Amino acid sequence: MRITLVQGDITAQHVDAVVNAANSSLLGGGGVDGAIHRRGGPAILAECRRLRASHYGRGLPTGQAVATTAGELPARWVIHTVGPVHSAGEDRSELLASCYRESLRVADELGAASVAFPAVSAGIYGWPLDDAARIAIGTVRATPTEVTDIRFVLFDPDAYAAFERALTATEPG
Ligand code: AR6
Repeated sequence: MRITLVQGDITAQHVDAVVNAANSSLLGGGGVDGAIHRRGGPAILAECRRLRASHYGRGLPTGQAVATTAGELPARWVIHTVGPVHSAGEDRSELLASCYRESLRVADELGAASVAFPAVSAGIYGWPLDDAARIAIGTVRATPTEVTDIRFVLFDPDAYAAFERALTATEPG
């Protein structure tokens, strides 16, 4: 498995699957979620609505992941995962780790070889960047998967720098 960092917009990535930092409703929002639905077009939302009706009437639980079409994005699938809102009083890192594990499990089910991740929970959900990066990289490294190309696509330079630090700190060997 190769892990690379990219600074830029996740909706421009040519990969098999793009991971969306969604919310439980699966009905869209701001941040990466807004960008993915805008650029991917209405087919994504239509499939999210069907998934809600068939499986997730109460919403997709935090830490889980589910796939839809990628619509007009240059990818085959979008894997929607729901990160935890950061809390100063409660350690929710296991839920954030679960987002990465579950997204890779869904990617394996789909047969995706390349996956692009955003920094889940590190925007509107308020996770401190260094901690979010450490959990993201550490979890992906520790998860057995058939995915061979994992890209973290970071929108801003601060997020990119945090992921670079986390990648260097956990370099195997
Ligand atoms: N490509 C890559 N990264 C991006 C992009 C983009 N196009 N746009 C933003 N980011 P966020 P969360 C970065 O807020 O914290 C939504 O309303 C952003 O700078 O998208 O998990 C959902 O519906 C940050 O580093 O996700 C939920 O309600 C990272 O992506 C809620 O926000 C994640 O920020 C989820 O919040």
